[in-house]
Amino acid sequence: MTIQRTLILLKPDAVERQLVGRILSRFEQKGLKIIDLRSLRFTQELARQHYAEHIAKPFYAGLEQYIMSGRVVAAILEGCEAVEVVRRLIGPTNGVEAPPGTIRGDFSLSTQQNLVHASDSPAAAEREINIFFPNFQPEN
Ligand code: FUP
Repeated sequence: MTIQRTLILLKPDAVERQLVGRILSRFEQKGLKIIDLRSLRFTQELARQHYAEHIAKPFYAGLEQYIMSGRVVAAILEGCEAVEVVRRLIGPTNGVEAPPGTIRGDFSLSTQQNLVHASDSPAAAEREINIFFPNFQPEN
């Protein structure tokens, strides 16, 4: 078991629906620590950087429009096996298929408006933490 850090985004639908506190408390309840947090608005450049692997996909235009549609909250979570644990807490991409008890399963009926992003590997977590928290200093 390894202590890891991962990056989450509470996407525009989570902020608009005022679910930020409830979603963050799920992670805290599990024992994960919020070690940095900020609110921001995506630019087109940031969307292209963060979702680089999806740019060529047919859903990208809609995804970009959605992620830029309102403010998001970005956070770094830390804890035992945090990358995998957080992915299991949020559930599968499509809210219709996500099981009850997961965040997407409890709050979303959509593939696009699925409330939360979480890094899907330790390498992705490192890349994404650098994007959203370029000045992050782990020892502080
Ligand atoms: P996830 O890792 O569960 O967030 O999902 P992906 O990395 O596969 O997709 C990233 C985002 O693209 C999803 F959160 C929502 C969006 N998406 C669509 O809008 N349509 C699709 O068919 C697949 C993904």
